[in-house]
Amino acid sequence: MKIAKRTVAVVAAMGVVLSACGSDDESGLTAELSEWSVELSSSSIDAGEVTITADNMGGENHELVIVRADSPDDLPFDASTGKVVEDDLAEEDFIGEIEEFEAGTKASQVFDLEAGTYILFCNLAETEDDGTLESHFEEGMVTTLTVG
Ligand SMILES: [Cu+2]
Repeated sequence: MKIAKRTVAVVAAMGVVLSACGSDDESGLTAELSEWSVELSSSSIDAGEVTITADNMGGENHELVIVRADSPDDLPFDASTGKVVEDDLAEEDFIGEIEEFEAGTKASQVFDLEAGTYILFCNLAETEDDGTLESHFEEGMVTTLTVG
């Protein structure tokens, strides 16, 4: 008995649609970090899921902390450490952070932002060789974002 074997090759053509823009609920924001500034690609953005890409253009490590507050003056800054005391923030106001990352690199994270005013800042501080405290926040690494 002879068995005829037939192989049928099925080529499934998969339609892959790539969207660079994402849906209406998603948007992106770039934050350029350097000594000493935080420059946003836009100072306002729609509420929803926001992908924030921090681009470290500087020569030192930086981070990006996101806190809901009307003004940088409202943040619990401790001059003796050169840092905003994150533990003193109301839990619902602390949105999150892109952890410290190296000069010349980028880091991205998605944040779910409701309408309101947010302060984005670098909360690193270090003691220089001459003993002076260098606070990235005090030096000017802080900016305001309006979410509507
Ligand atoms: Cu910094």
